[in-house]
Amino acid sequence: MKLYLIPSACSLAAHIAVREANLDIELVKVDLRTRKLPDGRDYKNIAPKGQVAAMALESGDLLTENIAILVYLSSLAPECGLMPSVGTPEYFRTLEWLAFVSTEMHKQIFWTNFNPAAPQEYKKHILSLLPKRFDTLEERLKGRDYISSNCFSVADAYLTWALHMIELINVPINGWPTLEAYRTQMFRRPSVKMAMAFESQ
Ligand SMILES: N[C@@H](CCC(=O)N[C@@H](CS)C(=O)NCC(=O)O)C(=O)O
Repeated sequence: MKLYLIPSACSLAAHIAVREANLDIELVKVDLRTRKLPDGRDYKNIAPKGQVAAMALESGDLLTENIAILVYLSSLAPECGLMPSVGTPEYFRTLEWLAFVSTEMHKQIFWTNFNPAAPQEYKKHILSLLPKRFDTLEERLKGRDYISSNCFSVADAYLTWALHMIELINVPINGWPTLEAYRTQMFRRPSVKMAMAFESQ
């Protein structure tokens, strides 16, 4: 199996999950500028959507969309608790936070911020939504180590990537001390450190 990633892109969430569960999956870097693979092939020929993350499965099928990939990866290592058991309250809570990161942060805020076609005024508006997102996260994380259950889940992996983006775009979060402490804790995890180190090479 292969996981296609672009360094520091949202595929980092799946990469963290791979390392967290110690899965035997080949990591393939896609060049952000040329959209080529290390062997010179065009990524579009492998993933017609042209986006990461994408996974080449044993069956030969390609799986795309972060949430689907994260849930798939968790199914390969059920003992890890990356996704709580189906039907439990923690399972639905994990889906809830995956959706929050995906729709309220990733696609709404980061995607717009990095989209050269988005007007500056609109980008300003989009970034002004961040404090509200931080308030929501701060409130949820009070008294908790993880965002959705009592152990590290794929929602933490996705949120850790989002907090990495926040750092990259230089938005301070020191006004949200619980969120900042959570980010520090997540960045200290061996899986996160290894994934970030690999992607920055
Ligand atoms: N709907 C997809 C979106 C994935 C996505 O936005 N990927 C970005 C990186 S964070 C990407 O590949 N951007 C390159 C492009 O759109 O050309 C998902 O949720 O997985």
